[in-house]
Amino acid sequence: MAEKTIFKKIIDKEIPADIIYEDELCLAFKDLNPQAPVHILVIPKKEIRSLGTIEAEDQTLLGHLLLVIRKLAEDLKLSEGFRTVANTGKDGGQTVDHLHFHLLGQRPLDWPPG
Ligand code: D5M
Repeated sequence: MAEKTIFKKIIDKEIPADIIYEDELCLAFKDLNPQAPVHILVIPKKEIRSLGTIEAEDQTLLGHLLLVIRKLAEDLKLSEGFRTVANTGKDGGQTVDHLHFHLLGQRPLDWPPG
């Protein structure tokens, strides 16, 4: 069996996280190293490595994650806008091999990324 990722350990409640939303399909918690006043990670409970490995069967789950992001943005009153990022693979800057969407907001964000 492959070693559990840090996010799988959070899903399994083996390590703590500041969880702000949970349902049967996903979990949202505060990023340990926030890059904006609001920096949340939204992850599926299903072990999916990245956007580079999603399958057609994940379509409903992925739509659900985006709807959760929209709901969180509303709950967190990000009415001026927000950014959603999914770093994928080495060049994408992915450091945890469990699919996650960053939700960043409550400050103006620069573009393009580095
Ligand atoms: O982003 C991975 C993100 O995961 C990065 O912003 C730090 C965050 N992280 C890592 N460990 C934890 C724990 N234990 N709790 C909360 N947040 C965490 P990536 O897109 O892979 O670079």
